[in-house]
Amino acid sequence: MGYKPDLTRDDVTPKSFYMNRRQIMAGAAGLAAGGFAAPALAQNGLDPNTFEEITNYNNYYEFGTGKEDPARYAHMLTVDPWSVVVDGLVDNPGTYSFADLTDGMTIEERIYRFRCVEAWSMVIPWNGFELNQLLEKVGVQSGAKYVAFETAYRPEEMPGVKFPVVEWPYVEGLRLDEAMHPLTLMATGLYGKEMPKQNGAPIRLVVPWKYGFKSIKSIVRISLVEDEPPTTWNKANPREYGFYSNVNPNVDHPRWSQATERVIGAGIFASRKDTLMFNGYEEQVASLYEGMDLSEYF
Ligand SMILES: Nc1nc2c(c(=O)[nH]1)N[C@H]1C(S)=C(S)[C@@H](COP(=O)(O)O)O[C@H]1N2
Ligand SMILES: [Mo]
Repeated sequence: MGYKPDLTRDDVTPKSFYMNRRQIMAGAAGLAAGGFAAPALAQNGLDPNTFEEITNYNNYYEFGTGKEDPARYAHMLTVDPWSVVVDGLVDNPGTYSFADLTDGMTIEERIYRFRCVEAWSMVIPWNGFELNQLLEKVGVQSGAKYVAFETAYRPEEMPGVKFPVVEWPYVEGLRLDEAMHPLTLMATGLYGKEMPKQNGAPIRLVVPWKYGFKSIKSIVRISLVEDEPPTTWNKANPREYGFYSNVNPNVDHPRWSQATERVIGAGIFASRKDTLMFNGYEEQVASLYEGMDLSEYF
């Protein structure tokens, strides 16, 4: 992950920002010797979904279970001010404002494949910083083995939480080495704009090699813990959703195949494609799971 342009939340208009980045990267490719692409260019074989697609087809059950509910209701969420509690096995626990939490972080663009366990997918140009930067800042203590995350729970702002579809608040977790991996992003925006509320404003996790439900939205608590933390979908249905939930085309969901995915926005032609091991990030992440039976640790 060598190429880190210093972008801020206020960077110009979203479209021109985005076009400029692509032009810059195309230029970099032209200059690179021996046809060798800079690391950031590897993500550019990917053709992102449109802003409209990314912000109108969402899963955010706190605002309803329909794909269009988050776009309709997430405006009710107050995201400023926002604070995040960091606690557990850390040197600098506390309640961090959004500004304090993101202070000093290198914000960059990451164009990632995004694969929902429901077998649809998109490509999303996120803006954010590596979670490992934040973990470094708060100081992970030696006993910590997992990172637990929690979403805001605000019945007065979230019309979906009156339904017990899952247990609220939404919680997720990663093993510490997964959390430290350079692909693991704390996303604060997309297409160069602040994070849209339906996508998990003001800050959400993005773990591109795992099914989408691991990428928890609107985070209010990050805890460094010793034991594997409970996770929402695993609690709701442990037979169908595991803690690891790495994208794996060879392990079917008990009720549907995971071998292929429906590409959102692809239209009636070329609307399905083969799902890739670790969602296409096998080379970068497979070593995290050496010795684990990937069909068992779903
Ligand atoms: N708090 C919270 N986070 C969540 C969810 C949710 O319902 N609540 N849905 C998850 C699921 S199933 C998916 S596929 C992604 C969807 O992210 P997107 O709407 O930005 O595409 O968010 C994940 N994070
Ligand atoms: Mo999902």
